Amino acid sequence: MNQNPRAPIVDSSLAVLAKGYAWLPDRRRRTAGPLVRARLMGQHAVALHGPEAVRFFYDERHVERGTALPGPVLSTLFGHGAVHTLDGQAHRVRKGMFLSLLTGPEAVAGVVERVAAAWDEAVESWPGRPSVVLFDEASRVLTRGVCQWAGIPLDDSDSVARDLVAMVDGFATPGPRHWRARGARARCEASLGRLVEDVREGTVTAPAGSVLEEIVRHRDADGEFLDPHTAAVELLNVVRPTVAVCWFVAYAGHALRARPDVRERLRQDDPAYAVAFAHELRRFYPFAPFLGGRAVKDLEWRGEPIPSGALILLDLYGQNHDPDLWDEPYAFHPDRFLNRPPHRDELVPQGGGDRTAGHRCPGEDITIALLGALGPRLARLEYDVPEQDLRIPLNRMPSRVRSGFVIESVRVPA
Ligand code: MYR
Repeated sequence: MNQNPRAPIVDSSLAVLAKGYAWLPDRRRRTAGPLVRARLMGQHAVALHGPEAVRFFYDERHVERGTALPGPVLSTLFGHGAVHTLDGQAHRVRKGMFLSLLTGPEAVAGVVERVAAAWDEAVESWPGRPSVVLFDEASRVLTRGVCQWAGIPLDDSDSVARDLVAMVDGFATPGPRHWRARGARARCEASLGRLVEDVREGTVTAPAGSVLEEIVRHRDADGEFLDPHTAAVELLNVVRPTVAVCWFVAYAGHALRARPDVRERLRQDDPAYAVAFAHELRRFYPFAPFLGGRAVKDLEWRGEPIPSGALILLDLYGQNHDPDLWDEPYAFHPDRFLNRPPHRDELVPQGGGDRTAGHRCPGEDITIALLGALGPRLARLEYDVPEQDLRIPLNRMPSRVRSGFVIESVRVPA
């Protein structure tokens, strides 16, 4: 074993931006050992994948998050002071708040009911329109549904939807999308920060038991309320990832176009098939490329040393397409999940590990239930798919269907 591993001299940060989701899987195919070693943003980085690596990565004796997330990712996607940046007891207490808000049958049903109602209402207007961009429509429907559920009043839901999408869309690019994302975050944090202050001053009433009320009243590990900025950041960490489900709704359009057999099965109203479809959408299509943490001490992974302070990346996209884990990983087969729900650390589109103890996304059940509700609704609609750019570029992070998935001549069956 080499006790003094060095990072390669050449920095790969530009290669990551240029190759996107393919960068780590490509590097892995060209690497003989159990991990990929690279230099990223000037730092020694190692990348792991696979269910055992998931358990290693989510063990807080190995990896911390506080210092690992780059500033540009915080200034766009997650927000400074977000739960994603906490470790230890501070993380457990803040994460407990998210778990109580987002998990359990009541929370899941509450979001799905509002979003499904917003979808059904929106769909009524589609037959009268020349075309509908599924990605954009889904982002508006999801924004209306989740904000209503969370108790967040909306003056202009369409512009809030645009801002929420922009925050996700711009986290991994140095270009104009990134600056749009920063602007969107600044606007949303300012307006939600004012809302939190108004609730505390009693000029606005938060609906009893709502996400808004719970976050305003939450006490952190130090026994203090969240300051208005942090409360706004965490409100956004409830609504933004829910709105990001629009990525998967557009992917659902893409999948149904390619697979009329899947559309037919979804029309049969089998909830188990709808859930299997949701899992396969999350496995097959690109969403989160990889996650990052930092080694808290000198570590070893399968005989390879990882020095204290190194960045540790978990290759989510690579793992979700690993031929050692999935038969025909580049084929879209919802049936693979029909009689075999995914193991905890095997399917990792929204992170892995135990969601109560670690950083796994607490909104995963909501994502699955939303896709399980919207997938069959989309499958039941009749529409034409005009010529358009249906490419999903892997060198764009986050990727998306380029056209947003345009449909025309929508017919709503009686
Ligand atoms: C959301 O939270 O709005 C959903 C979108 C999640 C994308 C997650 C991407 C994580 C990127 C972390 C990069 C770390 C690099 C060291």
